[in-house]
Amino acid sequence: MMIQIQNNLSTIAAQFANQPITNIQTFGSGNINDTFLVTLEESKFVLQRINTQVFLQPQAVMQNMRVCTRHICDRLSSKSLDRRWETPQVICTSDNQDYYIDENGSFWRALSLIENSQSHDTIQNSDHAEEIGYALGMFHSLISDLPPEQLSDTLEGFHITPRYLEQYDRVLAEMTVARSIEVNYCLEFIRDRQSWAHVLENAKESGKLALRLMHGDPKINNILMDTATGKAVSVIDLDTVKPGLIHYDIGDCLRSGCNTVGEETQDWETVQFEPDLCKGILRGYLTEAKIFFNEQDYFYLFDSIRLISFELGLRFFTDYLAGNVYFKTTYPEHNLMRALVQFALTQSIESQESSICKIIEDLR
Ligand code: GN1
Ligand code: MG
Repeated sequence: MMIQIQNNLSTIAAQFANQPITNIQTFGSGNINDTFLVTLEESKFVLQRINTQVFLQPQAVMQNMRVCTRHICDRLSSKSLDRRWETPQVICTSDNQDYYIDENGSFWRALSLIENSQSHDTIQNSDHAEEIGYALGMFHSLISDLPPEQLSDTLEGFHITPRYLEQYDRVLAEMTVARSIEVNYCLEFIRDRQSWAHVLENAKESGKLALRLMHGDPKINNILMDTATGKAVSVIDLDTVKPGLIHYDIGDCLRSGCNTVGEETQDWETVQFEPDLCKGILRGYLTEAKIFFNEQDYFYLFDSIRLISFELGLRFFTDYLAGNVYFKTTYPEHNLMRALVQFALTQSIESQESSICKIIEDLR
Protein backbone atom coordinates (compact mmCIF):
# COMPACT_ATOMS: atom_id res chain seq x y z
CA MET A 1 0.00 0.00 0.00
CA MET A 2 2.76 2.43 1.06
CA ILE A 3 4.76 1.68 -2.10
CA GLN A 4 1.62 2.23 -4.19
CA ILE A 5 1.05 5.67 -2.60
CA GLN A 6 4.73 6.56 -3.14
CA ASN A 7 4.49 5.54 -6.81
CA ASN A 8 1.35 7.59 -7.28
CA LEU A 9 2.94 10.59 -5.57
CA SER A 10 6.00 10.36 -7.80
CA THR A 11 3.80 10.28 -10.89
CA ILE A 12 1.85 13.29 -9.64
CA ALA A 13 4.96 15.27 -8.59
CA ALA A 14 6.54 14.53 -11.97
CA GLN A 15 3.78 16.56 -13.67
CA PHE A 16 5.23 19.70 -12.07
CA ALA A 17 8.93 18.74 -12.04
CA ASN A 18 11.54 19.90 -14.54
CA GLN A 19 14.31 17.69 -13.09
CA PRO A 20 14.48 14.14 -11.71
CA ILE A 21 12.79 13.72 -8.31
CA THR A 22 15.07 12.50 -5.51
CA ASN A 23 12.68 12.60 -2.52
CA ILE A 24 9.08 13.27 -1.45
CA GLN A 25 8.09 13.74 2.19
CA THR A 26 5.08 15.02 4.10
CA PHE A 27 5.38 18.68 5.03
CA GLY A 28 3.70 21.06 7.50
CA SER A 29 0.72 20.42 9.76
CA GLY A 30 -2.36 21.61 7.84
CA ASN A 31 -5.78 20.47 8.99
CA ILE A 32 -7.43 20.56 5.55
CA ASN A 33 -5.10 19.97 2.57
CA ASP A 34 -2.32 17.34 2.27
CA THR A 35 1.12 18.87 1.79
CA PHE A 36 4.40 17.32 0.59
CA LEU A 37 7.91 18.61 0.02
CA VAL A 38 9.32 17.40 -3.29
CA THR A 39 13.10 17.42 -3.66
CA LEU A 40 14.56 17.55 -7.17
CA GLU A 41 18.23 17.22 -8.09
CA GLU A 42 18.81 20.96 -7.81
CA SER A 43 15.74 22.46 -6.18
CA LYS A 44 12.60 21.79 -4.14
CA PHE A 45 8.90 22.60 -4.38
CA VAL A 46 5.72 22.17 -2.35
CA LEU A 47 3.06 19.77 -3.63
CA GLN A 48 -0.49 19.94 -2.25
CA ARG A 49 -3.65 17.93 -2.63
CA ILE A 50 -6.56 20.34 -2.20
CA ASN A 51 -9.37 19.03 -0.04
CA THR A 52 -12.25 19.32 -2.48
CA GLN A 53 -14.78 18.41 0.20
CA VAL A 54 -13.92 21.81 1.72
CA PHE A 55 -12.94 23.82 -1.37
CA LEU A 56 -15.72 22.94 -3.78
CA GLN A 57 -14.23 25.03 -6.61
CA PRO A 58 -10.49 24.36 -6.52
CA GLN A 59 -9.99 26.03 -9.90
CA ALA A 60 -11.31 29.26 -8.36
CA VAL A 61 -8.81 28.83 -5.50
CA MET A 62 -6.01 28.68 -8.07
CA GLN A 63 -7.35 31.66 -10.00
CA ASN A 64 -7.49 33.71 -6.75
CA MET A 65 -3.97 32.64 -5.93
CA ARG A 66 -2.70 33.85 -9.30
CA VAL A 67 -4.45 37.21 -8.98
CA CYS A 68 -3.19 37.64 -5.45
CA THR A 69 0.45 36.66 -5.99
CA ARG A 70 0.66 38.76 -9.16
CA HIS A 71 -0.68 41.77 -7.27
CA ILE A 72 1.74 41.24 -4.37
CA CYS A 73 4.71 40.88 -6.75
CA ASP A 74 3.74 44.09 -8.58
CA ARG A 75 3.42 45.95 -5.30
CA LEU A 76 6.76 44.62 -4.08
CA SER A 77 8.57 45.70 -7.21
CA SER A 78 7.30 49.26 -6.84
CA LYS A 79 7.95 49.46 -3.10
CA SER A 80 11.45 50.11 -1.84
CA LEU A 81 11.56 47.58 0.94
CA ASP A 82 14.73 47.30 3.02
CA ARG A 83 14.13 43.65 3.90
CA ARG A 84 13.52 40.27 2.31
CA TRP A 85 9.88 39.61 1.43
CA GLU A 86 8.60 36.85 -0.86
CA THR A 87 5.39 35.21 -1.88
CA PRO A 88 4.92 31.60 -3.07
CA GLN A 89 4.52 31.26 -6.84
CA VAL A 90 2.24 28.81 -8.62
CA ILE A 91 4.22 26.19 -10.57
CA CYS A 92 2.56 24.91 -13.74
CA THR A 93 2.51 21.39 -15.15
CA SER A 94 4.51 20.56 -18.27
CA ASP A 95 1.38 21.31 -20.33
CA ASN A 96 1.05 24.71 -18.66
CA GLN A 97 -1.89 24.03 -16.32
CA ASP A 98 -1.85 25.36 -12.76
CA TYR A 99 -3.28 22.10 -11.39
CA TYR A 100 -3.32 18.41 -12.13
CA ILE A 101 -6.20 16.00 -11.58
CA ASP A 102 -5.02 12.45 -10.95
CA GLU A 103 -6.71 9.19 -11.94
CA ASN A 104 -8.72 9.18 -8.69
CA GLY A 105 -10.03 12.68 -9.33
CA SER A 106 -7.80 14.31 -6.66
CA PHE A 107 -6.84 17.94 -7.32
CA TRP A 108 -3.12 18.74 -7.05
CA ARG A 109 -1.10 21.94 -7.28
CA ALA A 110 2.53 22.93 -6.83
CA LEU A 111 4.00 26.04 -5.24
CA SER A 112 7.51 27.39 -5.01
CA LEU A 113 9.29 26.84 -1.70
CA ILE A 114 10.36 29.94 0.22
CA GLU A 115 14.02 28.99 0.68
CA ASN A 116 15.88 29.37 3.98
CA SER A 117 12.74 29.89 5.99
CA GLN A 118 10.84 28.08 8.72
CA SER A 119 7.58 28.33 10.61
CA HIS A 120 6.71 27.63 14.23
CA ASP A 121 3.53 26.38 15.90
CA THR A 122 4.20 28.55 18.96
CA ILE A 123 5.90 31.91 19.43
CA GLN A 124 9.55 31.64 20.37
CA ASN A 125 10.20 35.08 21.95
CA SER A 126 9.12 38.74 21.88
CA ASP A 127 11.07 39.49 18.66
CA HIS A 128 9.24 36.63 16.98
CA ALA A 129 5.91 38.05 18.22
CA GLU A 130 6.67 41.46 16.76
CA GLU A 131 7.71 39.95 13.43
CA ILE A 132 4.52 37.87 13.27
CA GLY A 133 2.45 41.03 13.72
CA TYR A 134 4.57 42.96 11.23
CA ALA A 135 4.03 40.19 8.65
CA LEU A 136 0.24 40.34 8.96
CA GLY A 137 0.29 44.15 8.72
CA MET A 138 2.55 43.91 5.68
CA PHE A 139 0.22 41.37 4.06
CA HIS A 140 -2.85 43.54 4.70
CA SER A 141 -1.06 46.55 3.34
CA LEU A 142 0.10 44.70 0.19
CA ILE A 143 -3.40 43.50 -0.71
CA SER A 144 -5.22 46.63 0.46
CA ASP A 145 -5.46 48.05 -3.08
CA LEU A 146 -6.39 44.79 -4.84
CA PRO A 147 -9.98 45.27 -6.09
CA PRO A 148 -12.08 42.66 -4.19
CA GLU A 149 -14.22 41.89 -7.26
CA GLN A 150 -11.14 40.27 -8.84
CA LEU A 151 -11.38 37.44 -6.30
CA SER A 152 -14.09 34.83 -6.01
CA ASP A 153 -15.48 33.54 -2.74
CA THR A 154 -13.74 30.19 -2.41
CA LEU A 155 -15.35 29.18 0.88
CA GLU A 156 -18.82 30.52 1.39
CA GLY A 157 -19.64 31.44 4.98
CA PHE A 158 -16.00 31.16 6.11
CA HIS A 159 -15.55 33.18 9.34
CA ILE A 160 -19.17 34.27 9.50
CA THR A 161 -19.64 33.26 13.14
CA PRO A 162 -23.48 33.24 13.10
CA ARG A 163 -23.33 30.72 10.23
CA TYR A 164 -21.22 28.40 12.38
CA LEU A 165 -23.83 28.76 15.13
CA GLU A 166 -26.59 27.75 12.71
CA GLN A 167 -24.55 24.75 11.60
CA TYR A 168 -23.92 23.87 15.26
CA ASP A 169 -27.66 24.03 16.04
CA ARG A 170 -28.39 21.66 13.14
CA VAL A 171 -25.73 19.15 14.24
CA LEU A 172 -26.82 19.44 17.87
CA ALA A 173 -30.39 18.51 16.97
CA GLU A 174 -29.08 15.15 15.76
CA MET A 175 -26.33 14.72 18.32
CA THR A 176 -25.45 11.09 19.02
CA VAL A 177 -22.23 11.39 21.09
CA ALA A 178 -22.36 10.60 24.81
CA ARG A 179 -22.79 13.54 27.21
CA SER A 180 -19.44 13.41 29.00
CA ILE A 181 -18.34 16.14 31.45
CA GLU A 182 -16.29 17.73 28.64
CA VAL A 183 -19.18 17.65 26.18
CA ASN A 184 -21.50 19.27 28.72
CA TYR A 185 -18.88 21.92 29.43
CA CYS A 186 -18.68 22.79 25.71
CA LEU A 187 -22.48 22.87 25.32
CA GLU A 188 -22.76 25.29 28.22
CA PHE A 189 -19.80 27.38 27.08
CA ILE A 190 -21.40 27.95 23.68
CA ARG A 191 -24.88 28.59 25.07
CA ASP A 192 -23.55 31.38 27.31
CA ARG A 193 -21.96 33.21 24.36
CA GLN A 194 -24.48 32.53 21.62
CA SER A 195 -25.99 36.03 21.36
CA TRP A 196 -22.69 37.90 21.78
CA ALA A 197 -21.10 35.91 18.93
CA HIS A 198 -22.81 38.14 16.32
CA VAL A 199 -20.64 41.08 17.36
CA LEU A 200 -18.39 41.42 14.28
CA GLU A 201 -21.10 40.58 11.76
CA ASN A 202 -23.34 43.21 13.38
CA ALA A 203 -20.49 45.72 13.14
CA LYS A 204 -20.08 44.85 9.46
CA GLU A 205 -23.80 45.16 8.72
CA SER A 206 -24.11 48.52 10.46
CA GLY A 207 -21.10 49.83 8.53
CA LYS A 208 -18.90 50.21 11.61
CA LEU A 209 -16.32 47.80 10.21
CA ALA A 210 -15.44 47.99 6.52
CA LEU A 211 -15.30 45.04 4.18
CA ARG A 212 -11.68 44.63 3.05
CA LEU A 213 -9.60 41.79 1.72
CA MET A 214 -8.54 39.33 4.39
CA HIS A 215 -6.14 36.39 4.41
CA GLY A 216 -8.57 34.12 6.27
CA ASP A 217 -6.02 31.85 7.94
CA PRO A 218 -3.03 33.82 9.27
CA LYS A 219 -2.26 31.51 12.17
CA ILE A 220 1.35 31.83 13.15
CA ASN A 221 2.61 28.75 11.32
CA ASN A 222 1.44 30.33 8.06
CA ILE A 223 4.03 33.08 8.59
CA LEU A 224 7.55 32.13 7.56
CA MET A 225 10.68 33.43 9.25
CA ASP A 226 14.12 33.76 7.62
CA THR A 227 16.31 31.06 9.22
CA ALA A 228 19.36 33.33 9.31
CA THR A 229 17.91 36.66 10.46
CA GLY A 230 14.76 35.52 12.30
CA LYS A 231 12.79 38.17 10.37
CA ALA A 232 9.42 37.38 8.79
CA VAL A 233 9.74 36.76 5.05
CA SER A 234 6.40 35.48 3.81
CA VAL A 235 2.74 34.90 4.57
CA ILE A 236 1.67 31.62 2.97
CA ASP A 237 -1.57 29.62 2.50
CA LEU A 238 -3.48 32.00 0.26
CA ASP A 239 -6.50 29.68 -0.22
CA THR A 240 -8.92 31.82 1.74
CA VAL A 241 -7.97 35.35 0.65
CA LYS A 242 -11.31 37.04 0.00
CA PRO A 243 -13.45 40.02 1.00
CA GLY A 244 -14.12 39.93 4.73
CA LEU A 245 -13.12 41.63 7.95
CA ILE A 246 -9.41 42.04 8.69
CA HIS A 247 -10.48 41.64 12.32
CA TYR A 248 -10.92 37.93 11.71
CA ASP A 249 -7.27 37.84 10.65
CA ILE A 250 -6.03 39.84 13.61
CA GLY A 251 -8.03 37.63 15.97
CA ASP A 252 -6.70 34.48 14.33
CA CYS A 253 -3.10 35.67 14.48
CA LEU A 254 -3.45 36.58 18.15
CA ARG A 255 -5.33 33.46 19.23
CA SER A 256 -2.63 31.28 17.63
CA GLY A 257 0.30 33.46 18.72
CA CYS A 258 -0.59 34.13 22.34
CA ASN A 259 -1.31 30.51 23.29
CA THR A 260 2.18 29.39 24.28
CA VAL A 261 1.33 25.68 24.54
CA GLY A 262 -0.18 25.61 21.04
CA GLU A 263 -3.57 24.57 19.72
CA GLU A 264 -2.73 20.85 19.67
CA THR A 265 -1.91 20.49 23.38
CA GLN A 266 -3.67 17.74 25.34
CA ASP A 267 -3.28 19.81 28.50
CA TRP A 268 -6.17 22.11 27.79
CA GLU A 269 -6.56 23.22 31.39
CA THR A 270 -3.13 24.91 31.28
CA VAL A 271 -3.96 27.06 28.24
CA GLN A 272 -3.50 30.79 28.82
CA PHE A 273 -3.60 33.89 26.65
CA GLU A 274 -0.24 35.65 27.07
CA PRO A 275 -0.74 39.47 27.12
CA ASP A 276 2.95 40.35 26.56
CA LEU A 277 2.94 38.42 23.31
CA CYS A 278 -0.31 40.15 22.38
CA LYS A 279 1.40 43.49 22.91
CA GLY A 280 4.33 42.44 20.69
CA ILE A 281 2.14 41.12 17.87
CA LEU A 282 -0.10 44.20 17.88
CA ARG A 283 2.87 46.55 18.03
CA GLY A 284 4.39 44.82 14.99
CA TYR A 285 1.04 44.81 13.20
CA LEU A 286 0.39 48.49 13.76
CA THR A 287 3.78 49.59 12.39
CA GLU A 288 2.28 48.69 9.00
CA ALA A 289 -1.45 49.03 9.68
CA LYS A 290 -1.61 52.29 11.64
CA ILE A 291 -2.14 54.30 8.46
CA PHE A 292 -5.39 52.55 7.56
CA PHE A 293 -6.67 51.78 11.07
CA ASN A 294 -9.59 53.95 12.25
CA GLU A 295 -11.41 54.48 15.57
CA GLN A 296 -13.85 51.61 15.01
CA ASP A 297 -11.03 49.29 13.98
CA TYR A 298 -9.42 49.84 17.39
CA PHE A 299 -12.74 49.58 19.14
CA TYR A 300 -13.44 46.05 17.83
CA LEU A 301 -9.95 44.64 18.42
CA PHE A 302 -10.70 43.06 21.78
CA ASP A 303 -13.91 41.45 20.48
CA SER A 304 -12.04 40.04 17.50
CA ILE A 305 -9.47 38.31 19.73
CA ARG A 306 -12.18 36.81 21.91
CA LEU A 307 -14.45 35.91 19.00
CA ILE A 308 -11.98 34.00 16.84
CA SER A 309 -10.87 31.75 19.71
CA PHE A 310 -14.54 31.08 20.47
CA GLU A 311 -15.41 30.56 16.79
CA LEU A 312 -12.61 28.06 16.26
CA GLY A 313 -13.65 26.17 19.41
CA LEU A 314 -17.22 26.13 18.10
CA ARG A 315 -16.05 24.83 14.70
CA PHE A 316 -13.96 22.06 16.29
CA PHE A 317 -16.76 21.06 18.66
CA THR A 318 -19.37 21.01 15.87
CA ASP A 319 -17.06 18.81 13.83
CA TYR A 320 -16.63 16.47 16.80
CA LEU A 321 -20.43 16.20 17.16
CA ALA A 322 -20.78 15.67 13.40
CA GLY A 323 -18.33 12.74 13.41
CA ASN A 324 -15.08 14.53 12.38
CA VAL A 325 -15.97 15.28 8.79
CA TYR A 326 -14.11 18.58 8.20
CA PHE A 327 -10.80 18.83 10.10
CA LYS A 328 -8.28 16.00 9.81
CA THR A 329 -8.03 14.04 13.07
CA THR A 330 -5.72 11.36 14.44
CA TYR A 331 -8.02 10.02 17.21
CA PRO A 332 -11.80 10.15 17.80
CA GLU A 333 -11.72 12.82 20.56
CA HIS A 334 -9.20 15.03 18.72
CA ASN A 335 -11.67 17.75 17.75
CA LEU A 336 -13.19 17.71 21.24
CA MET A 337 -9.73 18.27 22.73
CA ARG A 338 -9.05 21.08 20.23
CA ALA A 339 -12.38 22.70 21.14
CA LEU A 340 -11.52 22.57 24.86
CA VAL A 341 -8.19 24.27 24.11
CA GLN A 342 -9.89 27.13 22.24
CA PHE A 343 -12.56 27.54 24.94
CA ALA A 344 -9.89 27.65 27.68
CA LEU A 345 -8.12 30.31 25.62
CA THR A 346 -11.39 32.26 25.20
CA GLN A 347 -11.93 32.14 28.94
CA SER A 348 -8.40 33.37 29.60
CA ILE A 349 -8.97 36.26 27.14
CA GLU A 350 -12.27 37.14 28.86
CA SER A 351 -10.66 37.16 32.30
CA GLN A 352 -7.97 39.60 31.07
CA GLU A 353 -10.31 41.96 29.22
CA SER A 354 -9.24 45.14 31.01
CA SER A 355 -5.49 44.51 30.63
CA ILE A 356 -5.86 43.56 26.93
CA CYS A 357 -7.94 46.71 26.33
CA LYS A 358 -5.26 48.75 28.11
CA ILE A 359 -2.60 47.28 25.79
CA ILE A 360 -4.72 48.28 22.77
CA GLU A 361 -5.28 51.78 24.19
CA ASP A 362 -1.56 52.30 24.85
CA LEU A 363 -0.66 51.34 21.27
CA ARG A 364 -2.91 53.94 19.63
C1 GN1 B 1 -7.54 25.05 9.16
O1 GN1 B 1 -5.59 23.67 7.18
P1 GN1 B 1 -5.13 24.83 7.98
O2 GN1 B 1 -4.37 24.36 9.13
O3 GN1 B 1 -4.43 25.82 7.11
C2 GN1 B 1 -8.76 25.95 8.90
C3 GN1 B 1 -8.60 27.27 9.66
C4 GN1 B 1 -8.36 27.01 11.14
C5 GN1 B 1 -7.14 26.09 11.30
C6 GN1 B 1 -6.91 25.73 12.75
C7 GN1 B 1 -10.05 26.31 5.38
O4 GN1 B 1 -6.42 25.64 8.55
O5 GN1 B 1 -9.77 28.05 9.51
O6 GN1 B 1 -8.16 28.21 11.84
O7 GN1 B 1 -7.33 24.87 10.54
N1 GN1 B 1 -8.88 26.22 7.48
C8 GN1 B 1 -10.06 26.07 6.85
O8 GN1 B 1 -5.69 25.13 12.91
O9 GN1 B 1 -11.08 25.74 7.41
MG1 MG C 1 -5.31 27.10 5.57
